Amino acid sequence: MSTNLTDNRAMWAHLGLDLDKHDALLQALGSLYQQTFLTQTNRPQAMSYFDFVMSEVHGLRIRELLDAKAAGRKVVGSFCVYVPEELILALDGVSVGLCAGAEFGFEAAESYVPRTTCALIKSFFGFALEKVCPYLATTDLVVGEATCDGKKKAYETFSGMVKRFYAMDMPQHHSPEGRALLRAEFEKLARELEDLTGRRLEVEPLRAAIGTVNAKRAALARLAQLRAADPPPISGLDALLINQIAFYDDPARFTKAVQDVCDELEGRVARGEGVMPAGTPRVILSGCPMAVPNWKVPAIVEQAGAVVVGEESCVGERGQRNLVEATGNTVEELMERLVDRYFQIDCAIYTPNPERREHTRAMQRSLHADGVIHYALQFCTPYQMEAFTMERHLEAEEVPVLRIDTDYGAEDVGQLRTRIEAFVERLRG
Ligand code: BJ8
Repeated sequence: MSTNLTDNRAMWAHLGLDLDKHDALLQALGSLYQQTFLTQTNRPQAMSYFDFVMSEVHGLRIRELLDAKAAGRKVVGSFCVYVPEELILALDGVSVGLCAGAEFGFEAAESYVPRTTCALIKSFFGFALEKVCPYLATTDLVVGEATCDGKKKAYETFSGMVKRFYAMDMPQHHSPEGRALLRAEFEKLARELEDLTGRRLEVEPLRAAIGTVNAKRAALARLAQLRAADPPPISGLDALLINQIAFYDDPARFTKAVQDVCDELEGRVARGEGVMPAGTPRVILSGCPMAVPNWKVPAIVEQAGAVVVGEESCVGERGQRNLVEATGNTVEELMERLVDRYFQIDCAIYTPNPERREHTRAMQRSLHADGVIHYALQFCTPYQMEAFTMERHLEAEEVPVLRIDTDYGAEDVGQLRTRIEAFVERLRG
């Protein structure tokens, strides 16, 4: 994948990676990327930036992180969209997403967590144990959140595998008490980040960080809206890739690249051009986050002749919806505005959680989707449970739903393909 292998190998060795296993991972990632993305036709030209980012995801970007560290900045990794990037940026840190989407090192992972653990958790254990993640290796701090039972218990062990770990508590109810807890946790996280960076949280850097992250989310929202067009101007796979890269890339550069894609898509929409023909069956994917390189389900959906027009997911709309109002003259006021935004995230760890069903229905309407595929990872109790209420709610409104429980492996691809093709046929009817 790299254009500068000799130097990169020295860098990876310096980071303590297992070079043979890392080679195997990059090779698998490279050929999967080739098959999944580069065989698509009629892609927007501006996707070349994202192809480049992926080709250098363990190369140039890691070098940038090391340069930032050499300049005194701290790298903070996290696994969840409840960890506010704004606080990290305001203290001159660099934020990186650490969720992994590959079935790698699962055997090693299963000596620390039960076999009946979701693939996302096994994957981050596997990457750490097999020493193949340069992002994890560059982190000065990893923030883990008490969301689902799987993550919060897994962190008890995982915390010993990283340089420095901080555990953030999380509310489980959208109540005033829940909001107060999130507010208190953001305060505590700010103190931890201050301790890490040796800086104090100040109004102007916080306001600037809010502006940077708002601009990124606004660009992603613009992209999301353009997907309402028929014919669809971009494939679901490419849109998902952009949302995945949002967790790794430099935010300002990423925002500009997303705006470039949107400019091109606007032209396509104005000319009535699409990446697939008008009338292609349109699907929303709703459920668990899909981290790189988890492209299995959207690839099958699009190979079956449908287009994914939106992701009701943390790697997608749920993670990026709503901006932070940058109104306020004190750190406390700006912290309140941050909590206003983050407390609206409707993760399935909340109970009850009708907001997620309503949001999915609203997305289905505004993006003119013909149906919803609910995607849950096996052993993910929160999303597997919500799949049933989601299905009942949408089917009562005559929105077709397909419920899928899967993992990161390829064993069920044939069976998934059969079910998804049948669902797409239903949408055509
Ligand atoms: S805000 S969705 S990023 S917690 S798949 S580990 S839920 S058992 S990832 Fe998430 Fe934050 Fe919620 Fe979003 Fe647990 Fe389920 Fe595994 Fe999951």
